[in-house]
Amino acid sequence: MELKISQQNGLIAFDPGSTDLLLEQNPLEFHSEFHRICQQIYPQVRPELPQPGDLATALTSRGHGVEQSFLSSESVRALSAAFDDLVNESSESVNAKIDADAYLQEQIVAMISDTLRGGVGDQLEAYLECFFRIDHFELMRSRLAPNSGASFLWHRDFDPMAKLYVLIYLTDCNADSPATLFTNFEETRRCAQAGYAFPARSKRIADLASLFPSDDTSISPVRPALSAGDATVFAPSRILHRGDLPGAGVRDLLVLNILPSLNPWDRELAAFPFARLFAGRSTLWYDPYSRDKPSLAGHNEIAAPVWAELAYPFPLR
Ligand SMILES: O=C(O)CCC(=O)C(=O)O
Ligand SMILES: [Fe+2]
Repeated sequence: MELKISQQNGLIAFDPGSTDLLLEQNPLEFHSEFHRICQQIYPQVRPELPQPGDLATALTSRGHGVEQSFLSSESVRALSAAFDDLVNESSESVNAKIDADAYLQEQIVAMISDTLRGGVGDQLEAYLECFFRIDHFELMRSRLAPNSGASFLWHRDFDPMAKLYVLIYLTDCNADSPATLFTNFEETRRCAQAGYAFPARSKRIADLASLFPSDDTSISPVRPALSAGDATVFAPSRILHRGDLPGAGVRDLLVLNILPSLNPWDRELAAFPFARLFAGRSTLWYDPYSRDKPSLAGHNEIAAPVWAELAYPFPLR
């Protein structure tokens, strides 16, 4: 099979048709293969690799980390005011989605671009060892709702192993406000070995200790406490996590879906209209190889390969 890469309007991509066979694999396989290719190209475009700081080191060792003051208090105030205007108070959902208008979309892209340029982008690249792209944003207000749902039981998102989620808090995270609990790679691997890797919604549990004999070393989930403007960054497909909705508070979140890329994030951002960044979609069933990153049809039931169950980013050699 001949893979052809070429450049069009400043963006590198594979030529249409040349990756059809790759796309016939399990998507966890073809996304991981794409990540490898991104890693091979990265040092050719950016010979001085960024130094891993606290965030990249936390991501590499545990799978989750905190970035304080991801957004300035000014930005947080502006976004919170917009959330208050746009939120649908009658939503019954735990994570009520908020639709950004064109003005808010532009503001969000500008704020996030400042932070990524200010050093956080380098940390994401240091962890991924390649360029990344923002697939899309999500805006949501989380609160106690009648149906808490499967996000609030231990799970891993069935997404490419390289995916990163950035949850930017626009509200303080107090003891009684919604938060997220995280395990680390090692704990996640132990659970996978005990048969709990990507549990179906109906099989998800609230307490991981029940997977092990009572004298086994216990699992110690971490619940980062954050101030408005801080963010948690984590690998949702590689570590077990769950939402934690203990009390009455609400949580306003701006979420970034980050994936490997052949091109610097800002170059891709400049090439496409912002509106497409605000349409939610699957970050598994899309074609990473082509320039436009189209969604793929045919979401078959698929199983995770063993290396992915064990939370590794690539097949084991
Ligand atoms: O709301 C959270 O803090 C986590 C949600 C989550 O893990 C999910 O929806 O997959
Ligand atoms: Fe999740």
